[in-house]
Amino acid sequence: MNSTPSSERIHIAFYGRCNSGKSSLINALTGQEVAIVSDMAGTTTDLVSKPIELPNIGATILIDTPGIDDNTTLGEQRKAQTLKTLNKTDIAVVLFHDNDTSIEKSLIAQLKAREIPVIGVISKCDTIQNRASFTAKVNDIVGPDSITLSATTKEGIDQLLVRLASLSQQEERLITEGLCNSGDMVVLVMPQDAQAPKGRLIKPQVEVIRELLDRGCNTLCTTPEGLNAALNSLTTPPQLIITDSQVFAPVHKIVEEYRNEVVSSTPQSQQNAPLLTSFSILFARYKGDIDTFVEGGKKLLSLTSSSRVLIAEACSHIPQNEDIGRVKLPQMLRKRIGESLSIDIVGGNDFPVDLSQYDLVIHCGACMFNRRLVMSRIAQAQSQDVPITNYGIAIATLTGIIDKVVY
Ligand SMILES: Nc1nc2c(ncn2[C@@H]2O[C@H](COP(=O)(O)OP(=O)(O)OP(=O)(O)O)[C@@H](O)[C@H]2O)c(=O)[nH]1
Ligand SMILES: [Mg+2]
Repeated sequence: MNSTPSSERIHIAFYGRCNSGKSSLINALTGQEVAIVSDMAGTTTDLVSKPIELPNIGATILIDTPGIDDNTTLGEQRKAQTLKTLNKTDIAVVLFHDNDTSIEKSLIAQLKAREIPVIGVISKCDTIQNRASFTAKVNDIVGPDSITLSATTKEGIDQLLVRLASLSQQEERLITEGLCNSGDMVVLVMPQDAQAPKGRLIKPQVEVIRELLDRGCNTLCTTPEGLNAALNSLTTPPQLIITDSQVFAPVHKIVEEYRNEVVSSTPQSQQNAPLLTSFSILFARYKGDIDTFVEGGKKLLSLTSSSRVLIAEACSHIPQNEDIGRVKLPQMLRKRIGESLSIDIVGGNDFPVDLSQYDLVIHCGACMFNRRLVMSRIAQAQSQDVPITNYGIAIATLTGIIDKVVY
């Protein structure tokens, strides 16, 4: 039931003051004791994420947050943590219970600035005397259709589920959109080097294979060493070849040779086959804005040895010898631009607020993040006039093959 990766789940975050009933509402929605509830203000001190399937909505992550009016010693840190969740929130549920609505107002302004859909909730309605006037006040802030509910009596819970369902009906995005169709053969090139985890495939590979099977495509998985033989074993050219970006150059060479053979031996209609792309490029399209990334990649060609680059990894894993973000990419950059190029590397949620000191941000494929988070980072870089690209596009640019791949 919880097998959908968190990056594919709709992130629904609950915001409000201490004691407004956020944790109780999450427990009522899930029918489980997900979060601790008490009448002590500041019960929830850390973010709590609960993956759950909700009726007519599907795979979600419900995020419980500390109160936005937490004035305790650690309150400021908690508030900062809460505000960081805005970057990945697909739908925000804001609870109102207090007559003073100033904090909620400013939170809603931030949510609206980020174009995050907001549902206003009048919580603990079983205890509210003047429902009509309070509802009017809340509607003034959020919009005309706030929901009055009670986690105790369950009034309004179904209404909230219906609203969540309608907001979560986003257009389904495909990783391989526009590049192949049902019945097509797709070749996947996946090196099993020191960086490949023992005994399993990495997430982008698994997700692409699953999508291709769902789309009715045939897949042929191979390594760079096996690619030539794999292609030659096919009676007709594959529609698409997807490679790990780290072996882009040798794979591109093999594909070019194969294309030349195909051109001389197959009908006109198939002369362009096969298309070539990389997992990172597919995820750059799927998770971010490919045009912005390609534009940002051009900056690589004008960096100098006094430039400063930020490499942002989504995974905060322990660095490995052949790690792309921490080892390979910095090596490639320094080789091309100069040894004194400044490179800062951040992992996980540690994305700096101020990017102004950077000439370029290079982001990983973000297979662990949802699209909302990547788009927030793109918007942040753009608002500070800092070009942003991603690993796949950066490597394709540095190796001079960006013009030779499809995206
Ligand atoms: N009568 C009534 N009490 C509620 C309702 N929802 C929550 N409460 C009570 O309100 C108090 C606070 O509820 P919580 O769910 O812990 O509130 P919270 O917003 O998570 O609070 P913090 O974690 O401190 O930020 C608890 O005593 C709950 O039992 C409700 O719908 N009706
Ligand atoms: Mg709580």
